[in-house]
Amino acid sequence: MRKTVFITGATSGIGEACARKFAQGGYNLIITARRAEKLAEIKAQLEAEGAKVKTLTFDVRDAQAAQAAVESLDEEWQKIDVLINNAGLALGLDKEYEGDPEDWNTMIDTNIKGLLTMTRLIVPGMVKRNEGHVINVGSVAGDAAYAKGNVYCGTKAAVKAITDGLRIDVAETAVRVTNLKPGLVETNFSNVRFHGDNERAENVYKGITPLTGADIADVAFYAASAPKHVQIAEVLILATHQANGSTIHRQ
Ligand code: NDP
Ligand code: 8X3
Repeated sequence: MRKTVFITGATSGIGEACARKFAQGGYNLIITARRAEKLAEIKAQLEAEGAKVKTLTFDVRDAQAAQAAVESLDEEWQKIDVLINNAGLALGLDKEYEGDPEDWNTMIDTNIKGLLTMTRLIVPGMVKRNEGHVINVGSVAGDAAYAKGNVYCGTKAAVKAITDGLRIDVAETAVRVTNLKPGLVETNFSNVRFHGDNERAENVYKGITPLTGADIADVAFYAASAPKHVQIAEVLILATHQANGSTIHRQ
């Protein structure tokens, strides 16, 4: 029987790449994000390649909408084997005492509370069935703060603690829990972070070959495909010439 993966933030970057990778790997897909049109476009592409795809349009910050979306799934889609909590963002790169509290709230509500909302909705079914896998997209930013990263780094440190906490809480079950911690991945991430300033976004990846969404999707798929007795607990994936969140050697 084909397995089902549920991916948040599947309209771009790492989430979209995960959708493509898991589709190629024979999974049925539930792809979710806020942009319905983009979801429909990806669904059409993947279905043309033979995948079975369901789209759910909601904002992970809206717990009621998330609940309604999950509850709208009919029986054939209810058995979720892999949850990829990927939806997230950074907003701004400012000194903490000069940052925009609205940006902070958006990051905290999306990266932390949104991830918790999806976990709370989907993991009980996994625990009940005594199988499943949660893959949270953390970041190298959660390992240590970097200059002006303050709140974003804090949200990814929270993802690390919340992921570790879940792994403890499901240890008596066969549910596996993974924290993926990418470094520099060229996606829409920096365009979003700099509120649409594309030139500033491009500079983030200058002088270094960054990772791609597909590089991260490969690791997610590997973790999901590992033998049942193997739990890939955490993976730090950096670009070559990147040593951590602060040390990046540019040519
Ligand atoms: P992108 O901006 O390319 O993709 C972000 C995705 O998240 C989009 O599909 C977006 O969809 C979705 N999203 C954002 N906010 C919400 C929301 N409130 N509700 C539902 N979906 C939402 O960035 P990345 O692919 O790079 O980012 C994915 C994850 O990877 C994030 O958690 C990020 O923090 C993390 N990460 C990124 C790194 C990088 O260097 N790029 C490195 C380490 C971690 P839509 O707008 O349609 O809702
Ligand atoms: C995204 C990677 O280093 O830009 O989490 O924060 S970084």
